[in-house]
Amino acid sequence: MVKVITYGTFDLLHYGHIRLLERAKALGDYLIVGVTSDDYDKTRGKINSQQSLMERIKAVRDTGLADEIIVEEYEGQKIDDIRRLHVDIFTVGSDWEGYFDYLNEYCKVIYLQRTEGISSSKVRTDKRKLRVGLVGSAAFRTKFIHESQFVNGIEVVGICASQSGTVPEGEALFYTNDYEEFLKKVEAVYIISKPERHYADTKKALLAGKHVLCESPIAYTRDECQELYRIAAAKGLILMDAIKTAYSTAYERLILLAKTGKIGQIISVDAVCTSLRDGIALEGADLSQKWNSMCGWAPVALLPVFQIMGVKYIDKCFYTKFLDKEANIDSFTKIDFTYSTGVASIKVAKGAKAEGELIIAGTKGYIYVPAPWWKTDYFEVRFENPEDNRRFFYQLDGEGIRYEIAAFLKAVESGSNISYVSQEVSQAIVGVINDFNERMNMVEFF
Ligand code: C2G
Repeated sequence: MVKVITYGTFDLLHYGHIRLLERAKALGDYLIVGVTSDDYDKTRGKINSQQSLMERIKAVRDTGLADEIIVEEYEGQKIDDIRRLHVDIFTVGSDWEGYFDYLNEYCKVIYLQRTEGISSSKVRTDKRKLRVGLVGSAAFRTKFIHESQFVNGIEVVGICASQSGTVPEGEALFYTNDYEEFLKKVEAVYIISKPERHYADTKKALLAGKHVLCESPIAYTRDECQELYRIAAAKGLILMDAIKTAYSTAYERLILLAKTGKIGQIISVDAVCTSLRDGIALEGADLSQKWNSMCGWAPVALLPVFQIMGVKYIDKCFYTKFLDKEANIDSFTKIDFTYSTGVASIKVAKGAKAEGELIIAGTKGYIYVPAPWWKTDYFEVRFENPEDNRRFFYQLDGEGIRYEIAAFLKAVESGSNISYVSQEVSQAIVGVINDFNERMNMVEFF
């Protein structure tokens, strides 16, 4: 019996794939198809797959051409598979010509002519693109435009600068200061205006029927936040917090791992996020254009606290050093939370520097994420006995922003918010900002 193996993502299975599978099958008596896992595709830079691994496997199975389907999860697996499954022929499309010659050592390698004129990317890009507009002028806007280019099916079409700012050079985007006009030209908005404007900007967009991806906090008060979610639900629109960390694979996995009980019962979460890059403490800094430490960092730092310890804390206390209290600019804030099951703390600063690490302590061990934990591709699970320690590595491209954009697009397309930041967490973050702004339970130092 001649065994043949081939691999692929097989996203949005099309005629080109089917022709390849047919010819692969005809090369022998038994066809094994390796379908790439979502994680492996991420490491290959393919983040655009529209279908999940299970959907892609089902599509391959439905062709009736595969005698066996396996999942391809890591670099080098092909050698393993070929040996283990006693494969005689490895085949793949001619777009990979030469690339897999190293497999000749283990079996025969055949490149089949690729079918012209069709590809998953073409199927994806032929789809109408979601027209997104950006609101605000922060430097982050440029990053968003750059990162959106890695996501098929989305197009940044214009900018509404509610604050001063200019269009990045060479961009073919429309540019306006008139928010109403702007909203008429887009289907969704990404809001990166100053935090005190988030509520008003988001509300207007939702009322105009636009989906919203908004930098966290999405509002300044709990009531405003609830109102926004009510409008979004009533209008069937997506309202999503833009916290890029939530979309990084390493972060997602460490949250899941913490929940499995691997480190026992969780007793404390400590998250530190600081940066001096914004220069809020520099002489002559225009504070009216700056985000304070709380708005700039607390949504990120609070994410693991609320996702692990929950949003129902008993009490909390702020310890704050203001740079300009009038302007509500804190250079450093520490928040201590008490829960019935443990404690949590965050330290955020744009006018002080500390080790930006995340530590989740449990009764059996702890999870350690080195600085800067909010854009990490790596974490460690540590125990009393160092032999039990484990390290976990994942792919992270574009600080998670492109995954966030892809998740937003998926939410819009599927009509359901599969957001990694739940509404409950989003509201709890707003609650903390709300209480900070009201100086509730605050110890101030100088
Ligand atoms: N294919 C083809 N004609 C097309 C499109 C794709 O013959 N018009 C072939 C590809 O050459 C590949 C298979 O169909 O052999 C699956 O294509 P993709 O889903 O794009 O997967 P790819 O990224 O090429 O994965 O490590 C090798 C990879 O696993 C192959």
